[in-house]
Amino acid sequence: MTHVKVITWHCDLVVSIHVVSDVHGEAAALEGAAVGSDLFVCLGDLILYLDYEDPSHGIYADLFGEEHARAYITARTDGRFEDARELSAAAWARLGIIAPHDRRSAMEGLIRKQYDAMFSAMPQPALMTYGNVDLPALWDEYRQPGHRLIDGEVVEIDGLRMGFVGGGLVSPMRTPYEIEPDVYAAKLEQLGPVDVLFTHIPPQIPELTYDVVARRFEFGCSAINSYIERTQPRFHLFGHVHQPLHRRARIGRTECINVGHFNAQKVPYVLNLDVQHG
Ligand SMILES: [Mn+2]
Repeated sequence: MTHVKVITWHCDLVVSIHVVSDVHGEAAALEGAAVGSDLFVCLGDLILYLDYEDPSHGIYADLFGEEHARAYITARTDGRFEDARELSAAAWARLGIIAPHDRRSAMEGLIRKQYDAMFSAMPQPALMTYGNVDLPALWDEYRQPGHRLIDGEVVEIDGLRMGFVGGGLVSPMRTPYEIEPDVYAAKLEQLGPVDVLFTHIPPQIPELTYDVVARRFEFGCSAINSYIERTQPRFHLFGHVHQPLHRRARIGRTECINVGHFNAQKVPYVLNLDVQHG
């Protein structure tokens, strides 16, 4: 029994879905990412705090300088999260910004600048859900009329059911939109059966969650495995792991696919439904 609201989306028959995730500030490529698609989907992580490939980019570099950003990235890559927090505390102290409220407003100013640019570049219409580094309260301020935000709901087009669950799970990284595992599981459960499941984070499969560049396992979600085992959607599309050991895996008849790190790849994942749907 499902109690979730089903949104009916007005659109011609969906054959080709373009999906992006982990956009992380890549506004230029985002503008053209929907060209040629019937439907455009964004799975979140719009802002760029740290750029592991170019530490001179991102909010940390803007605030604290490139040198700090490099040291902070190294600490996190080594799994020294406590050291990373101490580095941040020292960097704030150097700026003379001490009160938590002042830190939040300094950070928020830069985040707002990025959201302004990202939502201007985001194609319309778009179905969107949140990543773990997103701030849902700000999305409501910056989104444009064609941006439909979906988190824990189903969108139905021509009988094609698409379920969306955004955000990450509570982690030592303490990113802004992290959810308790039981709350996340409840959001999945309320979807009921779907044809395509969209989430920001992957299921708990080691090959999908291991990042070969960061050299660590990101959080996978075992509630996604249980949901997929029980309901067997045709596809599960997700992002979050920027450089995964494997891009896809199967759970029963469900093809689970990492849509890729848009910030680096600059092209959407194209899901073709012409044989499965109609
Ligand atoms: Mn990301």
